[in-house]
Order: sequence, then C-alpha cells, then structure tokens
Amino acid sequence: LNGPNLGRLGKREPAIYGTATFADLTDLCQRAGRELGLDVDVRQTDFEGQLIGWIHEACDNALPVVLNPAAFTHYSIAVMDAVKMRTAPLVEVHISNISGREDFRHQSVITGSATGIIAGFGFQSYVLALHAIRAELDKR
Ligand code: CA2
Repeated sequence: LNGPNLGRLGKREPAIYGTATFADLTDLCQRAGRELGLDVDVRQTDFEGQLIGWIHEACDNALPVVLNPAAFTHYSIAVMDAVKMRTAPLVEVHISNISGREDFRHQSVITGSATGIIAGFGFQSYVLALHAIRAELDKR
C-alpha cells in the first residue's frame, strides 16, 4: 500500500527516488511475490481516508501489509491508529533513507506500531519487506 505522490515515481526527483516508474515498482513486487509464493496486490492513493480503508480491509482479513505511507509517515496519527489495529505482519518501507534526510523526515509516527521498517534501498526495500513477510508467515 502506497501513500501520496508515489504514483508519480520516475517523473521527478530522480536523484532521490530513481528513474523507474510506479508501474515498474508494481511489476517488481508482483515478480518477487510470485517467487516467494505470495499473491501481491499493489495499490497507491493520494488520499488518507482511502489508505486507512485499505489498512482496515487488511486488518479484517488478517492480510500482511507492506506499507509506504509516504508523507503521512511523519504526521498522520490516523494512519498510525489504523496500523495499530493490524492482525498480521505489517512492514513499513521507504525508498529513501528517511533518517539521512531533512530533520522532519527523521520521525515516523508509524514505526512503533509496525512489525518493522526497511528504508534506504530504493525499490529493493519493497522486495526485502516481502522477504520479511514470507519469513514471518513461515514462523507461524
Ligand atoms: O522514501 C520514501 O519512500 C518516502 O516515503 C517517500 C515520500 C516522502 O515524503 C517520505 O519522507 C519518504 C515522498 C513520496 C514522493 O514521491 C515522489 C515521487 C516522484 C517525484 C517526487 C516525489
């Protein structure tokens, strides 16, 4: 699940987010999912309520989530409250290393309620998160 502006990947700020597009990210996640035996549904929204609705859907169906909340990471108590309701592993991901960027990006209100966080590996952060979810599911 991807938050605001991530649908614009590859179109601006290539130095931070790379030149690949959101469609490329979707392909990468689906391919990685197939290799790991996970059926991956990739979504993106610019709307907080939509993102929260999708997190509720995952909670209701005990579905694991890879979540890039984008800017909501840094201030959305509403997204944090939804993440707290999780009933399956939820991995927070970031394309960039948020701890190495502007001060306002150092804080995530999400991390404390997630299973864990992976940041700074470009699109590979998502693949690593899918591996983490596979490992969590295999523990059960
Ligand atoms: O590094 C990440 O994955 C972020 O979650 C991306 C968010 C940013 O607000 C977070 O601090 C870190 C921003 C997504 C904006 O995406 C863009 C895509 C194309 C061009 C410009 C921005």
